[in-house]
Amino acid sequence: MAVNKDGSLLQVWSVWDPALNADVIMGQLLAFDGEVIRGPYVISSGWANAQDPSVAALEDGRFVVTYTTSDGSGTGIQGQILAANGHYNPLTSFSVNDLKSGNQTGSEVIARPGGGFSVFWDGYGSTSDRIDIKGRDFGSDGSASLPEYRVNTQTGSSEGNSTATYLTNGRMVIAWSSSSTRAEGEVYNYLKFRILGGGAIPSTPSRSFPSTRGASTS
Ligand SMILES: [Ca+2]
Ligand SMILES: [Ca+2]
Repeated sequence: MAVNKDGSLLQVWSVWDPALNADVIMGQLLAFDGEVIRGPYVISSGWANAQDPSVAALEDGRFVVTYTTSDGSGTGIQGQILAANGHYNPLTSFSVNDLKSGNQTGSEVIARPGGGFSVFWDGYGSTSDRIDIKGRDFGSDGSASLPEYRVNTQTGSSEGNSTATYLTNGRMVIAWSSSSTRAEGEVYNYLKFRILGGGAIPSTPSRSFPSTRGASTS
């Protein structure tokens, strides 16, 4: 859920819709005192399963919701901007990920103080690199100024479970888990993070903390 400047709260969740025969993203907008302003109502578009929503309140009082659904090649990340009163135009739903091949999942959207927003997700970057943490920055009008970028700097490893937040100094921090298999067959798991410039291409190398060292997979 996300709270905007006037105290309105947008809750989002995924539920099975028997009429559509698929999961849809539902939303409900509440006033600061808990009175229902709108909903519950369907936010996602399309006929495929829509799951795992994330929501953020934008600087100007609107909301942005991202979720996982079909993008023609497995799953992908779709986004929708809603007015402060919860209204949205179904035709303005937009695709977040540039690279469509394979599955993109686990999106998290965060609002930037300048009015735009950034989305992070887990997805295939190239077929040789398994899953990466990907990010993309959007302006306040919902248009992407730059292509998606890879957040993790290590290659040949599997990344996932990303989470992101804004720092008071105007930068973003993204944390995730990383797993790589050494030559001897042992799996090493790490917690990693990276600090990015606000609404810009990744600006610093990623740093990591070893978390666990698992058993051999061989
Ligand atoms: Ca895809
Ligand atoms: Ca990877």
